[in-house]
Amino acid sequence: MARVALETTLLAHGVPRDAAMPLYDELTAIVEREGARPAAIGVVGGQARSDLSRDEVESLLEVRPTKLNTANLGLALFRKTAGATTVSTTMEIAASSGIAVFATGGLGGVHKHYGTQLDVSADLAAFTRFPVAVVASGVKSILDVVATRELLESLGVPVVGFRTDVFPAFTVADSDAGVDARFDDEDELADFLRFELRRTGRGVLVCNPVPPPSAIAKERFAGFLAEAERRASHAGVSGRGVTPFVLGALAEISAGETLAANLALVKNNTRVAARLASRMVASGN
Ligand code: PSU
Ligand code: MN
Repeated sequence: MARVALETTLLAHGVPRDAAMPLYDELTAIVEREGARPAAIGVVGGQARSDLSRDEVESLLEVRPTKLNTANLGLALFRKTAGATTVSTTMEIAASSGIAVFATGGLGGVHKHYGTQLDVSADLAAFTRFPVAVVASGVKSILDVVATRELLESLGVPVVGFRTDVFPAFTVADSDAGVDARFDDEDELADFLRFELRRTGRGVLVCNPVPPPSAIAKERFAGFLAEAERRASHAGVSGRGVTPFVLGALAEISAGETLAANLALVKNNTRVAARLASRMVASGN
């Protein structure tokens, strides 16, 4: 049966605590409805797991788990601590478990002001190492979207649009960047993913824009972001703390509008991922 990887950092650090388990329940139901099996990924008891039960996910969230990327995953395993997997480590564990498709919200990438303060997510390099198709609404709108798109190009990551020509920016559907190719047909896209994963042993980014009713206009989002950035710089957050802090601040400043868009796009990406995974299996993967 087709499996769809789900990450635990999104649940632990990307949404408010009381939204996490309801979101997990919705995502697993969406995957099952499309005839696939959800594979919740995280580190529990020093084990990298791709088959966490609902109870295990719930307990993991309660301990406020460390955010794990490819740099600190091994340390969590070695020291037997609990951890929530980001896009990079969810790809790593999915690949080693034979899971080809993963759904998330938006990738991490190149943060703004990289000229003076370099902060680039480990998510991007993961695509050069792990053969997983990631369905996401492009990259987070808090980033330098055009620079991130350029870096994906430099790394040689195939970026395809599902029913879009535009590289989406998370809760904002629009950006100044494009995709390598557009696919309108799910069967054709599933065939391409099978072909490319097998051909290269590396990842593919499938861009699926936020559903139009939940999308936030660019200028409106820019207003929310300016205030969130002010708060982040005032609070002095850095490193792995930046993305969760800014997402939380945005939700507060927008009175829930960015959170609603985030939830809507994650669910939509999960549905598309499950449909693609089922088709990839049906055509012989
Ligand atoms: N998608 C979301 N919300 C999130 C994330 C993705 O809708 O919180 C998480 C993913 O785990 C991603 C991480 O890997 O944010 C990026 O963090 P950083 O910028 O620190 O690499
Ligand atoms: Mn970072």
